[in-house]
Amino acid sequence: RAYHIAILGASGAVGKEICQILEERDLPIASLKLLASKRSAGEKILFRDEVIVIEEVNAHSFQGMDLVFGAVDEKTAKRFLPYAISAGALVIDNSSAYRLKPQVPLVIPQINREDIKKHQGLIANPNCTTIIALMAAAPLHRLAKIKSMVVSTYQAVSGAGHAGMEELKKQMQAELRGEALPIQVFPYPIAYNLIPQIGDFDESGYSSEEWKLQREGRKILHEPNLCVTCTCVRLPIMRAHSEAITLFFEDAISVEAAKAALKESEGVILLDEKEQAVYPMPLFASGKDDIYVGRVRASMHDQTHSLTLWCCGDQLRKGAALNAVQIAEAAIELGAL
Ligand code: 11C
Repeated sequence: RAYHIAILGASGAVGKEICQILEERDLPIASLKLLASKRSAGEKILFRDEVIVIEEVNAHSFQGMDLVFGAVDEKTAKRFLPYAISAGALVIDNSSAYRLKPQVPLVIPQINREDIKKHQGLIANPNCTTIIALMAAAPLHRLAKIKSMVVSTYQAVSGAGHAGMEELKKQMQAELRGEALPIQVFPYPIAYNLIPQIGDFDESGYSSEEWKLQREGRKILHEPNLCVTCTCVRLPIMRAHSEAITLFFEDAISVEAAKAALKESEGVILLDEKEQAVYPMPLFASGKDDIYVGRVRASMHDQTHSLTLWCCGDQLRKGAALNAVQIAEAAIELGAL
């Protein structure tokens, strides 16, 4: 059977990436409807040799749809996605609006695909930093049970969408011309800089982005006591996030066993040959589907129950659009769509 599919937010960076991924993969499509705000309505997108015109979204846009991808901010998701659920579509939402609602599965198919079966019309796609970290950590969690983790992130500007990527390009060009750097998206210049804040801080001193890895990680791994200390940093990198992660385990785990598990893991590539200076880097992970893991070593805190590693993944692909499409594919395989 083929599916009637809509993308809400089709003109944005994640929406465009979903289009691209649908074009590359085999999900059977009966029709594709592209929806966005009034500002982007009328824009044309080429999909499998067919020109599709983006339509302005309204309450009736989702009639007849089987599957709706949400690629908009939290506020727009909350405004329009309930109409898609009422119209009987399965919604896969990329925003943070519904991720922590108990009745909403939050899914990385390689980790908790069975949760898809519990959906009530909406499945949430996790935050990009969460997806990339857990793709690296989950194979090790299955071996020795992670109790806690300490994470430092090195996040690309694509996390702030198309506007974030444009801001980095414009600032780099302005710097080369000796002009003042235009600032609109980020609170400080991002070119030739880094910014140790993503999202708003709360009274704990942590930012909203830093809380996501603990809250979403607990839900995805079904580990309500998982403890994550995270520092999220924005870098002048175009579209792949990197993360340095130290994991603390309940059981003993060796570097060799960890590497073997990562090697076997679907969607993960182990790049770890220190003699040849082989390790993941964001430039090489950009545009790729897999999460790259390397620099696996025992931590200085505990040589038997703790590991430190480095991972990189494309923020727009596995960190957003690809994971959403893989949720849809898994829903079809599980008979949940
Ligand atoms: C960033 N991770 O890099 C954010 C973007 O919760 O889906 C995605 C925000 C989210 O800025």
